[in-house]
Amino acid sequence: MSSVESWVEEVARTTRPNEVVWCDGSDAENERLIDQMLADGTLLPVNQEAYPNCYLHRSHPLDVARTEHLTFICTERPEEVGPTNNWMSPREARDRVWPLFDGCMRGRTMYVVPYIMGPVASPYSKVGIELTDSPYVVASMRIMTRMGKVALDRLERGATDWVPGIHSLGDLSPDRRFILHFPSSRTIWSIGSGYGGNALLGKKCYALRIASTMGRDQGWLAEHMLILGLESPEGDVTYIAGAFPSACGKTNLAMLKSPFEAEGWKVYTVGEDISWMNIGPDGRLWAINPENGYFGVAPGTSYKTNPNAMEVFRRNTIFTNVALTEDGRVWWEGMDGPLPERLTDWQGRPWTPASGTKAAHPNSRFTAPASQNPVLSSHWEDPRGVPLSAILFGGRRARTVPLVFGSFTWQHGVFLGATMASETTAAATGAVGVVRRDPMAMLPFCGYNMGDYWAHWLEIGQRASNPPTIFQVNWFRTDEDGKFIWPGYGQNMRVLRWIREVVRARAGSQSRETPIGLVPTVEAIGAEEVGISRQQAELLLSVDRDEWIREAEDQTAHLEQFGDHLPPEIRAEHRALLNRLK
Ligand code: GTP
Ligand code: SPV
Ligand code: MN
Repeated sequence: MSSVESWVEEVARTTRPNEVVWCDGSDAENERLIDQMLADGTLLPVNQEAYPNCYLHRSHPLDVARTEHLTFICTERPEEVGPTNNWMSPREARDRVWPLFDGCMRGRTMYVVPYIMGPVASPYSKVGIELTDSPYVVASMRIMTRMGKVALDRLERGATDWVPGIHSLGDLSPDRRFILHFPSSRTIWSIGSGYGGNALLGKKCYALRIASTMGRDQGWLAEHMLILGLESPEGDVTYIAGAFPSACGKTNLAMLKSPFEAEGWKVYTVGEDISWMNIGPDGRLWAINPENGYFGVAPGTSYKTNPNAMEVFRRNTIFTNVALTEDGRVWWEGMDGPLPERLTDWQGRPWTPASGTKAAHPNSRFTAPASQNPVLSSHWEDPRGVPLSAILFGGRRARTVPLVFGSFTWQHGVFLGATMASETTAAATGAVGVVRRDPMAMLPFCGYNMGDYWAHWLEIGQRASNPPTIFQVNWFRTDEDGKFIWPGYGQNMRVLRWIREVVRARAGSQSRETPIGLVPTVEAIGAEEVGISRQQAELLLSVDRDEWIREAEDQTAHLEQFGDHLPPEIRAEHRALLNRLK
């Protein structure tokens, strides 16, 4: 018996499902699952004429986003996970959490879901197996990963380092919900949630938390990043990765519809949430997208903001927690057209504009195959990945942080990532709009001590002879009335064009050096061409010395919490920033 089979048997002896089903990933299997979920109400049909083969799932109202406070990294010593992770000892996990799996699948089917993270032909791709009692998770994993026979084939060809993950809905109570990661055995246990990153174990649990520890050990990086290709009128393509925290614009930037398409400027998507990056023989960082689909934020998506996304989920899509119109079409806040007079809200209740509530949950999402993206890069499954010229760090900052600025060196860029902050969003449970430090957009996803992680980033920059240039961006600066100054979305192309000039060392006259980094001129961005005043354009690109001194001083406590694990280079960059400001 193979190691996979004996593990499956062992888990079934504890969880006690009625039946064990091995998933092959076929259409026939998927149709059976969909029919079964339609029959038991797990899925509802949406208007099949407008949205062929699309369905709606309503999750439990207390299970609508990742739950960071119930997410743990399990190691022998707390120091290994650092001050920004929740820690649990493997012994406590066995004593406190494993008993919850005892009999948890009684009366249910346990699905064995083999999957590949990454293009089938890539040497950088890796296998995982998720055992789950949720058919919704199975159908979602089939969209989000290369699932089924293709993964078992890879194992049969000798891949031994597969990641075992056990998932059960449990009773869906947040009181008995745990998402545990064991970096030493590369194992994942998740119970009590059927939502998103808590339950689709390939995504945040494997491709970020476990993979980040693999990357530390093996000399590569697993990052919460989009990957895009920027095509210029000259026909060259500049590959750019970007780390923005959850619900801060990765999917939108990766699928950007260019307002300058007629002139030959275009964006192609390689990935929209996760990037695995290896140093290539040419000393550059090469990125693959480990995913096969998009689990994208629905609210705010429209033909105006993201027409390419509107095409992606036209068919073969599972919507979660969106609203429905009277004729069975999906709807959410920010959708094109007039506000409907009547809707069914995300919990299945009648809704009118007078209801005073959101019709779609703010973290409602679409799960759609990448292959349906009209601007999918022809290199998105390139086994080597794509070579990066730039890395962007971004967040939601109402004040202080300009639209874009470039770092002076790799080390300075790593410092920008280490100190970046953003306002919290509905992608995780908890307060929304609170500014928190979210280094590299990895605060909820780094599987080890964040200080050691920065040291790893610094080391990658040492080993790579030609690393990408690091930038910081902020689409979310607001004016005195609290309105976003920058129109964002497609207009972000203006920022990408300046970045391309910088990485080609041609942006000299279009830029000015400030204490925080290289900032474009108002003209370089064409900030006045988008209908904002000169004064607002200047505010957008301004670096206020007093605000930045406060910002830098506020970074001190954040950095010092890492103690001995804080790389001296990061402390030196912090001191250098304060010196430049004062
Ligand atoms: P995760 O999937 O949670 O990791 O999120 P993400 O980083 O992919 O964010 P996404 O692109 O889905 O955007 C989240 C929200 O921000 C949506 O409501 C978008 O409409 C909005 N958004 C994205 N880009 C922009 C922008 O350039 N400007 C403004 N104002 N809003 C934006
Ligand atoms: C995020 O929160 O960053 C997401 C959604 O991409 S989830 O898959 O739930 O993590
Ligand atoms: Mn994400």
